[in-house]
Amino acid sequence: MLDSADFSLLGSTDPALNRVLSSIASICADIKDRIAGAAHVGELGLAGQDNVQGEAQKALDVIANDLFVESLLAHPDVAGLASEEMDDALWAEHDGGELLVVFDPLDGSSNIDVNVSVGSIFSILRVPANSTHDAAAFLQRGRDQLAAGYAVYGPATQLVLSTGSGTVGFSWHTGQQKFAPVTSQYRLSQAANEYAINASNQRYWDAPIQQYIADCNLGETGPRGKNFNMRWVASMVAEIHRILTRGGVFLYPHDSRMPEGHGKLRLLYEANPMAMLIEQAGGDSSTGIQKIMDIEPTALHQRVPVITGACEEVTKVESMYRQGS
Ligand code: AHM
Ligand code: MG
Repeated sequence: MLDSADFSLLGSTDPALNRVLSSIASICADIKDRIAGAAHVGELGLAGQDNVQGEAQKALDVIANDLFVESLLAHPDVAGLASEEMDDALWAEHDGGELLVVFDPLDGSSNIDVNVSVGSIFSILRVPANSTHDAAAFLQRGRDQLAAGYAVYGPATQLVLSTGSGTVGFSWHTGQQKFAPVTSQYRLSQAANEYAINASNQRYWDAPIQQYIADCNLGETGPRGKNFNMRWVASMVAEIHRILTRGGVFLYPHDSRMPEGHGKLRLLYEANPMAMLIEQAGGDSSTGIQKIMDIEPTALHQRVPVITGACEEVTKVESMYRQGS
């Protein structure tokens, strides 16, 4: 599904990593087809159960998760898996796998029924030395990721990957039945004039986020001296894809309904892989207080605040947190 030229573009020389990335590309191609056909076979709507985080699962959440699990748990290079849709990690029955894959099989799934872009997000880690095959093996900093990526199922299905040598974009080529490269290196502008935030949560935000968004909205006559546009798809993959393509900043900050230091988005399979892709394209990612990829994880489904995208904007939010507003 991905070939040697694709891995050269990615700068990836690890054969096991490349084999796993290739399998994930195939899984994403299958998910693309299941989404496209879902309305005809009764696969839209709810699955009738909640996931570990108490969220109602969509039928396609479960289908996408099963496609990841079926393919990767049997993969000779994979030792274990963890997913947004599963309470606990799964471990392969075979020996010899050296890699862990952690994923959100269908992110933004509230958008499925209205035919708006959704995606799959994934991160690949190495099994730590002396691992006893428990959840602790997955609790690695974002800086230790071997690879990160997402597929966005939109008007076109695109796959965006990094193995630590830039961020590369592929698009599904129907004629060739494969992902073909389209963007050899994303380069994110340091400045931005577009932000993404769920503004309906405004009354719950911390003071620095209140101030940051208020300043953006004052436009060229305010302290920022320029106008900002706003977009919110409610699908992180679509927001990050837009930001990689035309710039901007994405915020899902801590708010007063959450425990201190928490956010909505999950560290291991949402925040960290997106932070790696954004950083490898020249951007930055923070909770407002700490760089996302420096966080020492404490739980598989840990949630963190996320501010990611153009460096100038992330730095601005961090400085407002330091000042207290
Ligand atoms: P999900 O993984 O359950 O789909 O939730 C994550 C999604 C992100 O894609 C998106 O940024 C956010 O939740 C949208 O949240 P909200 O519905 O509060 O706007
Ligand atoms: Mg998600």
